Amino acid sequence: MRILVTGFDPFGDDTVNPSWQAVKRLPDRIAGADIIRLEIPTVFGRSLEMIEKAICDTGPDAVISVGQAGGRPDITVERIAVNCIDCRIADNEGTELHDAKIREDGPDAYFASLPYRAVTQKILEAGIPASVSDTAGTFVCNYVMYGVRDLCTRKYPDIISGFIHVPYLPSQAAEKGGVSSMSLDQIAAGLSAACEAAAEYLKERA
Ligand code: PCA
Repeated sequence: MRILVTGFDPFGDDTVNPSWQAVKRLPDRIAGADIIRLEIPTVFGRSLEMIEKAICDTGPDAVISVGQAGGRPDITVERIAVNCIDCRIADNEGTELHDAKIREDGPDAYFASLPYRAVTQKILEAGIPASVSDTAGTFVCNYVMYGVRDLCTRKYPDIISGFIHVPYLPSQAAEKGGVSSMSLDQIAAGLSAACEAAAEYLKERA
């Protein structure tokens, strides 16, 4: 059993992205599943292409993408991705789209096929604040969540996928002031619990 876990590089004004920092720390094996870690750029197009290549190369059973949601107080497990791009800032290659579709002929939205409720519960059981979220935004994170679901629906129907947003690190919050944060240890432990929930789900399904 294999789980591909992706994190993003820093974007906007930030010099660090807690998503990749935490994904990088995950152990090689969690609950019997091999963990494959991948850093992807905060760039429309290339982010998804890298995930598609990693899926081809490694044949995972689950894809969990992780991104930063600055300002949120807890780890949020996304329920849904929408067929929409509407940027507040440009991506890391200068692309800034407004009111655009991800896939012209795609459905309006995809639900996560990752068991987001069980994943949230497992993170909470580890003593880490978490909740289900109903919006992954309209930037690169939502694009990746939508794109991976779309790809799996069409080409890899057995792969489950979903998205997890993580808060700012304390160092980022110290710089910005007045925003929530979570330690890297807690974020990494939360993601580890998420992988455990996914592995248990896959085992039961098999
Ligand atoms: N967060 C952004 C994109 C990359 C990231 O870590 C988002 O929420 O869309």
